[in-house]
Amino acid sequence: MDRILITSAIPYINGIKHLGNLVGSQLPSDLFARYMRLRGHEVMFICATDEHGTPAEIAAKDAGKDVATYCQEMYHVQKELAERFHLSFDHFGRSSSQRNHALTQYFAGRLEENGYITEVIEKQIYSKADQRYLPDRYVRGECPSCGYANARGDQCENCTKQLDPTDLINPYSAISGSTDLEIRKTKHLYLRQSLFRKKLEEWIDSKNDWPILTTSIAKKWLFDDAGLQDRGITRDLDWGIPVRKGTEPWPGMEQKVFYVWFDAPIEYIAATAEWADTNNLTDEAWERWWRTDKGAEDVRYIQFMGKDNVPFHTLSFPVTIMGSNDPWKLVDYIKSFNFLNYDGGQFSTSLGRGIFMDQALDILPADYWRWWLLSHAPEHSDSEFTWENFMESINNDLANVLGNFVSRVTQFSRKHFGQTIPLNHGWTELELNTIKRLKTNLEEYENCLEQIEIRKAAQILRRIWSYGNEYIQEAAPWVKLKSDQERASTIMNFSLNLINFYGIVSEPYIPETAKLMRGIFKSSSSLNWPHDIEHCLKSLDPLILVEMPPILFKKITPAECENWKSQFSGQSNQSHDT
Ligand code: B3M
Ligand code: ZN
Repeated sequence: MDRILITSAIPYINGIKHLGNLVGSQLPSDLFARYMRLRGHEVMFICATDEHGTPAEIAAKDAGKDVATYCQEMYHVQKELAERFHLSFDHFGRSSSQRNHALTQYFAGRLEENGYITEVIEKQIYSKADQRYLPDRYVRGECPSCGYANARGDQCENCTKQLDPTDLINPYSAISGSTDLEIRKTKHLYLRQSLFRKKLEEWIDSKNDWPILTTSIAKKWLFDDAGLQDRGITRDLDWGIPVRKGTEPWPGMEQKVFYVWFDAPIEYIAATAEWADTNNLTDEAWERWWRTDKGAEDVRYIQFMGKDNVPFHTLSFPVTIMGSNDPWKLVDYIKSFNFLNYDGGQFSTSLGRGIFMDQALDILPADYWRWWLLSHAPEHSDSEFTWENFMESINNDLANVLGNFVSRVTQFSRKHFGQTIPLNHGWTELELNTIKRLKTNLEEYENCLEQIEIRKAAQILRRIWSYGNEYIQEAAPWVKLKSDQERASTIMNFSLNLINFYGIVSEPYIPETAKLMRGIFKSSSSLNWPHDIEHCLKSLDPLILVEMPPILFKKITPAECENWKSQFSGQSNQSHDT
């Protein structure tokens, strides 16, 4: 039994996430966590909400709430949606937790003690009316390039030119509208990442099994001119983790908080501590996952994230860990993802374009989405959601291949053999051949999941399902029924055992349906990985009742497809405008 630590990138608190966000980290990490648990490993699976930074402040302001209240509410919304998608986190934490405050301040203190922090004077815009420094995007004014009147300080939304807030003509505060702004000097802490270039390079070079997507991004940032610069880790905001040196005040930093990207990855550790607290466990319980001096030396740590998060996880966060000179666990493997596009364009939170997690569940159960998203995960290139493709996958893979097999078998068995499982009177060549094919494919499936090749594994799983249909087609119990009752009984016994087998191996992809499949056999079914397929396909107790399952998947009609297409096109779908 191995010990496996899995973290998903932690979603920003500023609104409900769309399916592109979901498939970029939370969903694939759940697949992997479920698989590893099924294989009998000890798993710690962690996620949280990312609650600090300007986006949180802006979202709260737009919602007319103070930030703390907004985060509290949105945390519960996100947590509930995660549960409804069957994301099996051991803990879903909050980056605003006390644990994260303490750990973030602790890390900053260690980095300072070890000489990895410097102070830098920056120029920033101060609004007297608002009595605060304004982050770039809180400053608006006329774009010097295209003349657009409402350009944002970081970028003009009209001509996309990247801006510095001091470039704007007639700048004003986006908070109060005040034009009474001045440039002030303010001191910030910088993490001396540049000192770690060599060490990071060696570390990344030693990871020759990492996905190319991960290492190529890491290396680009490592070697580009703008790459491994020292980086500001503090901000002039009210909301966030106050800058302290461990438990001590940090002179001159009293009004400042840590930059969101400094504290967010530390929340992986803090959330594990929150897990221990929630379960009334001592610190040893979480430290054995994170401290190599306290048992974590044999932990395998795997991170999941979208490609835009890779630089922070291959450079900044490792610098935080390395620079602490403490025996914290470094990541062993980073699985990163490209982007999922939506119907010829991008998902857009601000335009309400695409499907958001709550809306998805309003129209179909989680397993439909899980299956489509995982079997089309943007692993090796960007991928695209279209309603036609979605309808086709659901109707073919789930309804025709899997659902149809299950309903055919259970109905036939019930009709001709009553309520219990028909007896097995001995396998023939046909069963043995089917088992042989299943065995080869199961091995391939295991290898792909082990290597986190999610699309490939989905294809194999689909093939494994299709063998059920091929088997029953060839065995033709409806013919045997007249000539050879015992043979028909064996066929049904084998087919029902196949359903049970599917109920186990499909669990990581479609947990709810897998449970329904196993539920057909109530207590006779157990969620043990079929290491020995022969044994698994004989494991159902013949005295057990066959419970008729509901229809597992209903087909999507072209009319529904058309409706949804216009519903989610972004014209009238403004409820997620944050
Ligand atoms: N919240 C970005 C994102 O949600 C950021 C990830 C943090 S991971 C420590 O994509
Ligand atoms: Zn412009």
